[in-house]
Amino acid sequence: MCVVRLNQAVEGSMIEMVNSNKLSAEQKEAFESEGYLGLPAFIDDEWLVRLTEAAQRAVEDSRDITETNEWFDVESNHAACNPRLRRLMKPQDYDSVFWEFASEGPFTDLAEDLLGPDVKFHHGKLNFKWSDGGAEVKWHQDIPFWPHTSYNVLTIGLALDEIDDSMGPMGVVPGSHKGPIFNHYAPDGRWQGFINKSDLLSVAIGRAGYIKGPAGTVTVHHCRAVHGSQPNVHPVKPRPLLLFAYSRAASLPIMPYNQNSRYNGAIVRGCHPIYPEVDRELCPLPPLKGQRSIFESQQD
Ligand SMILES: O=C(O)CCC(=O)C(=O)O
Repeated sequence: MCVVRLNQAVEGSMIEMVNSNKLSAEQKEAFESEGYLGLPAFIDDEWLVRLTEAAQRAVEDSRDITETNEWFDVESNHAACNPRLRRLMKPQDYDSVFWEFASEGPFTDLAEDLLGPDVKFHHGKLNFKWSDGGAEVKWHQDIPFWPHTSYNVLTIGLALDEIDDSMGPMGVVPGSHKGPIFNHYAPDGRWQGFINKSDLLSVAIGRAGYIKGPAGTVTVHHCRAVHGSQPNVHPVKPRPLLLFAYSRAASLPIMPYNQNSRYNGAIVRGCHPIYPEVDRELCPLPPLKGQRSIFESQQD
């Protein structure tokens, strides 16, 4: 069944479809040229309250575990009395409010604005970046982790709480989505999930734009954009960033993704296409069986 959730006006037998237009023409152009967007205080309090409550339930549940499992990626000193989460994996499978948000909330409007009318869900994660040292995310591109047949793929993030400079805001190198796809393997052939120092010399990381703002701030980044974040050195506040990846529906994942979700591949706007979209530039593959999360591969 083709799910059309665009603004529709039915006149006789004619169905008029228009883009959701959450973004202005200037914002769409900025995404096209810079490869990312920051949208301060974009999500309303009603969503924020529901999502934050779900995130807090996950933190409470994590008190029962002692080491990383299929749902929680935790720091080595995580304990029931002192939870220290790096990531909740598959939030959309963990609590229905996350899926409701990912599939029906404003992110789908943004994805439609930037990818076109047919949009497919790829995966989700909630990066907590705990206070007082929560892990850095080294400079990387997303698409080498989950290659697709084309590059109309992006990730949208929501700051569940305020993000300031001390909390390891995500930085994105402007224009880097138009550059090469970098090798994310170590010189010894091991998958490391970040860009080697020598390659980084050619990337203007000093020009990175850091996306900060109050709770409700949204980040959007292209799957080829070079991005990363510093540790969270705030003494008490974690930096929960809820991330969902979407593609144009005709862009197909080349390999199964390691975080197997019942929603991988769900069409959240428009239709499943007749033909795939295939870019001439091939994306190098990650290993067949990778690490559970970027934190695991980068910290190894
Ligand atoms: O949480 C962050 O700061 C960056 C997230 C990211 O790049 C990732 O999870 O791939």
